[in-house]
Amino acid sequence: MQAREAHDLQESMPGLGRLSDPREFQQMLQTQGCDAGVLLAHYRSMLSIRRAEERIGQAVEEHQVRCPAHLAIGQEAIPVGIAAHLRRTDRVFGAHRSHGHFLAQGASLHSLFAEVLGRVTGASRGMGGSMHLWSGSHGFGGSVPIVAATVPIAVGAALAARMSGNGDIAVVYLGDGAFEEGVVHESLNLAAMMKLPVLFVAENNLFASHLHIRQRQPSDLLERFALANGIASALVDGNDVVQVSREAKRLLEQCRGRPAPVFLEAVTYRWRGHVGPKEDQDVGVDRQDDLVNWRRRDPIGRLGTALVAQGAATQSDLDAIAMAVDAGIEQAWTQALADPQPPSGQLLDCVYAKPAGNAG
Ligand SMILES: Cc1ncc(C[n+]2csc(CCOP(=O)(O)OP(=O)(O)O)c2C)c(N)n1
Ligand SMILES: [Mg+2]
Repeated sequence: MQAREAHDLQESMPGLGRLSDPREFQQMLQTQGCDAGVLLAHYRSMLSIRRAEERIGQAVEEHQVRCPAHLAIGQEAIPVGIAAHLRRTDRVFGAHRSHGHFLAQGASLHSLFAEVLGRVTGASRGMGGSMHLWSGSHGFGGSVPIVAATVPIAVGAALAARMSGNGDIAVVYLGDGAFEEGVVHESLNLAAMMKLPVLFVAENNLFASHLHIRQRQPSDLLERFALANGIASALVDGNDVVQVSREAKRLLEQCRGRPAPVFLEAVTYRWRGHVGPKEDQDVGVDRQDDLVNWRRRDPIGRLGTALVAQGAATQSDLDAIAMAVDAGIEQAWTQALADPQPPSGQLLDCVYAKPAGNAG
């Protein structure tokens, strides 16, 4: 018999290595062999998500938006790279930081803005706010504030998708902190044992509110949980939309074809505090030095530089995209602001389900 000491084991556990070092991977993306039109569309989508979140952040500071708003600025490449390979009939779930997940599915800026402003035209009729986004027609099955709550729901949706027999799948975005919830491990196990078509997207931004992952887990590598459950996986720089898209495509083909669960770990960083627009808000953690470097590892800037360097676009093309994005943001914001709030008499209408057949 051979005894294993916990200390030695933890020392030798595989980790993220260079991927978690913000001084690495700052150079422009490798885009050889990629379709220029697709890359420009990715650039535009990422920029639109960023500008939308900046607009929401500004409105939080001005007390125009009253709901808590968790911004994913810096993490845009992940949903954009994945959504490119999804069908409208797939079943996608987010969490508390899901503006980008929602918009990448093609849901409208107006329905997001109206929701965070509490307008009746919002994604949840203005009743939910930033963490209760939903758009059935875009395959977005919902986001919720309870960490990990959508993970077992996505596994159930994957079972329903498999039973429908049409090749649809489920996708769930979950953070590194969600892996500290038991239900995530039950979900991975069940999906593996039942061979359910679900893509688990582990958005490893290294933090759960103010705590770095190394203060919470014996390894910063989340992919180890895929390995433990026999689930096919990939580990990517989550700030590289080309890598995210390539690996997501490969995994999704496996997921639909077999069907079987798959797992994508994307390493990234959020630039703002855990909640709200401030950069220096995370209690007890000095992130400022790292943030300087993570800004250089910007998913949008790195793609823009590559597009210009490789002749796929000029700087004035990118400027024109930015102007069009800004115009779209301003138009959607103005429209949402002008929309009415729900009447107070409807306050409880979205809280309790009415029993079938009961008109009262
Ligand atoms: C069950 C549960 N526990 C705690 C919280 C409080 N909480 C909200 S977000 C969060 C951190 C989640 O971190 P992570 O999953 O890494 O997502 P990120 O915020 O980094 O996107 C916590 C602890 C919660 N909402 N739900
Ligand atoms: Mg996190």
